[in-house]
Amino acid sequence: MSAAKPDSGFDVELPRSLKAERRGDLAVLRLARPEKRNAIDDPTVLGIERFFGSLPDGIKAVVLHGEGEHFCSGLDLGELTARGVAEGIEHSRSWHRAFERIEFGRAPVVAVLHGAVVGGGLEIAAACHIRVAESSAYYALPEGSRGIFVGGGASVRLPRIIGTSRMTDMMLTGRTYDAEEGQAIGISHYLVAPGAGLAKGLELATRIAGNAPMTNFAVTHVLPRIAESDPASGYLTEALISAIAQGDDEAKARLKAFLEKRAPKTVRH
Ligand code: 1HE
Repeated sequence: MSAAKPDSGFDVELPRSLKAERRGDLAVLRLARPEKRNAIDDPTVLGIERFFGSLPDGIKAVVLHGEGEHFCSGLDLGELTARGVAEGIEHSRSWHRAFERIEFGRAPVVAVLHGAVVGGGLEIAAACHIRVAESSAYYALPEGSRGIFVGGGASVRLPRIIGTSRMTDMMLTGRTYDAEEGQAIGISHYLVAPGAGLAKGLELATRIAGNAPMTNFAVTHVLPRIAESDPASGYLTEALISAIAQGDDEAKARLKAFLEKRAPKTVRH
């Protein structure tokens, strides 16, 4: 365990398996255990929880990526054999806590995926808001063949992204999706050439950071709750958050800028 370098801009203790870097109002977090294909061990899970739970005020978006040939090989299987049932439950809950900090944290998170995105690797990717895949990426849930079940939130998050039926197939048959298939079924939002993922992730994060903070909050914290609620509650919550966002000074300034022709038009990227 070591503190993130003072000049990294983050005052948080991170394990060796995580490297943080500040780039203006963006944070870049790298899974940095390539010799184990970025397998997530307990110190890494706790480090993820600490990092996302203590993002400094000025950070407006985060990019998460992985070092080496693969984004992440999932749970560190070396730790699994030592755990009993009670410890297994606590372990899974520790992943839930950490990934909840990603999904409902202070800033939207863009995941950049390449190589193996498997098991817990797919679970952490599913907790992020935007997924950029390089064409080397592939997706699997090898839990089935390892005699275990997902424990990092995939049974809640993945069905929302690809559907319960596809997840059932992945787990029962060991089916793997390549990057193009993953793009077609909605795992990734963007598909880019090998090596181009981080630049694309940073470009998207920069765009996200330029939004009004209240809009980013509404999209990441309120929209998923509305999507899960009954329509009547959803419409009501939408009206409330929409009024809150509009009433914010930032929104007023942005609308004024558009009406005075000082703001960019909506164009095709
Ligand atoms: C690992 C892990 C790991 C690699 N835990 N040590 N995840 C899996 O079932 C995927 C397991 N990993 C693999 O299938 C392959 O390693 C990869 C396809 C990801 C990469 O293959 P490759 O040929 O590049 O690497 P490798 O030679 O298999 O592995 C290099 C080293 O990393 C090797 O250790 P070494 O000491 O022999 O050098 C591997 O043992 C080690 N390694 N992956 C521990 N996952 C909250 S619940 C979540 C449930 C899950 O995530 S289950 C899915 C687990």
